[in-house]
Amino acid sequence: MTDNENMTGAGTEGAATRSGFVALIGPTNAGKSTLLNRLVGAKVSIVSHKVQTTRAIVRGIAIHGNAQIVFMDTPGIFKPRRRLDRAMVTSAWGGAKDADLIMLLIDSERGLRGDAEAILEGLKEVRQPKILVLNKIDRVKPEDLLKLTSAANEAIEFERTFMISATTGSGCEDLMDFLGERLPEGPWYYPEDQISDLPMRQLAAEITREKLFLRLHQELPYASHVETEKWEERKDGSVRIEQVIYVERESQKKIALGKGGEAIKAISTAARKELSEILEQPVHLFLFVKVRENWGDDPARFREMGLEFPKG
Ligand SMILES: Nc1nc2c(ncn2[C@@H]2O[C@H](COP(=O)(O)OP(=O)(O)OP(=O)(O)O)[C@@H](O)[C@H]2O)c(=O)[nH]1
Ligand SMILES: [Mg+2]
Repeated sequence: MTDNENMTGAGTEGAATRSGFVALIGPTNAGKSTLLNRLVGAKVSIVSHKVQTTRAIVRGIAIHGNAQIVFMDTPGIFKPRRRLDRAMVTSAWGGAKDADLIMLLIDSERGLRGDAEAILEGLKEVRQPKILVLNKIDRVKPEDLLKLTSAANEAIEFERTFMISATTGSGCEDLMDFLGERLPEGPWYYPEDQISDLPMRQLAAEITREKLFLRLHQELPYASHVETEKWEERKDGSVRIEQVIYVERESQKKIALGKGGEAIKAISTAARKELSEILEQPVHLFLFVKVRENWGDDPARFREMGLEFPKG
């Protein structure tokens, strides 16, 4: 294959190329972002054990055989309370409606309890073909999976059901084989070597937010937002990155900094380490914590995150 052919997205000689958008939707914490990273084969979307980690749609691009599969990782769907919650849930449903195929991801251990049921109900209104993906099978007994499969398939019609573990990779190859065949024929949307559409500055902010989610607890992760303010490539081959962590109150700023700056130091070290691996260059990371009481009601912050600002 020559470089020219790559640009037009020619796959294996002779066979027509396929391409399409696959939306990953599901309750929060089902493992959507973990699966996206697994299928793309790189860290594209951040992951944490906490709920509501993903805030806006992240696209991750994978190639399988002749197919270019554009996965859309979406924020988990849950009962929204704050304005940000509403924007996140709206963005998730928007992602579903823009897709060629919808992949509903369910945490097999949780089953259909809670938000999953409401999502099944909402999916009835969505015309796109759907598949069911039961995740975290490393945590449950096979007989429970069968029960879950029939309960979900009774609620709505799925073309197929897959049972996988996004962390071990079990079942993921079958899923990719199916998607590669199922997407419509057509040219690829992105150059062959592109794995995400997230600008580096934004990915860098997301990496820091992930470390913050992993390190800080209670309301703080939800009260905070990270933006990259400066990105300076230096002559010595390193990069200087400045980021601001916005919180809502002075008391939260204290927690984010930690005793003697210990929390922010740990967050910064973890983020810098991962960023220099991704960028393959030394990173100097500077984090500043700022109190901005109403960032959760500021349209500019929503724009920065790639979210629509919900009025009212
Ligand atoms: N045991 C097990 N844990 C998993 C699996 N997939 C994901 N997890 C864990 O589930 C948690 C949530 O994963 P995420 O990928 O952040 O979930 P998400 O659906 O993107 O969550 P939101 O972005 O908050 O909606 C993390 O702690 C993952 O490590 C799996 O197959 N098995
Ligand atoms: Mg996520």
